[in-house]
Amino acid sequence: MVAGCLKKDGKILVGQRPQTHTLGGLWEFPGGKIELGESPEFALARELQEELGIMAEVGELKIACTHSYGDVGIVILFYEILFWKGEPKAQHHTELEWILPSELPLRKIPDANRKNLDRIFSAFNLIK
Ligand code: DGT
Repeated sequence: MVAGCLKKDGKILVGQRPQTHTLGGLWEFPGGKIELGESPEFALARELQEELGIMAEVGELKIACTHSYGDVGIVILFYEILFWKGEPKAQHHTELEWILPSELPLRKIPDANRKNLDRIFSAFNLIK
């Protein structure tokens, strides 16, 4: 799993997962699964193209988190995204929103993110 933190004017971009998917309705960082043969950076650039319609420059790997959903373990690699071409538009999520980082803990977010929120905040220099 790869996810990107897009930052603009002190805000971060989150998307609401479609109801029909696992964890439907939860707000997440855009991203997805790495496909066979892809580098994580390539996979994230592809996901951001598919989900947001942007051409992103994938920056530094900031943090790696692990989590288990039942008997399935996942690893999420979080990357910083500082530069991109195009305006993010929801092509997969129900809705996209630029929010203040302080709003993130108040949203319904995946357990994998909730559990690692402190690490995510410090890795991305976000202010609570
Ligand atoms: P799925 O999970 O089989 O319904 O398929 P997708 O396409 O909805 O899942 P995908 O490719 O977004 O995979 C991401 C998985 O990681 C999904 O099970 C949700 C979980 N996840 C936990 N935190 C995050 C996050 O911040 N961003 C993203 N994109 N996924 C997250």
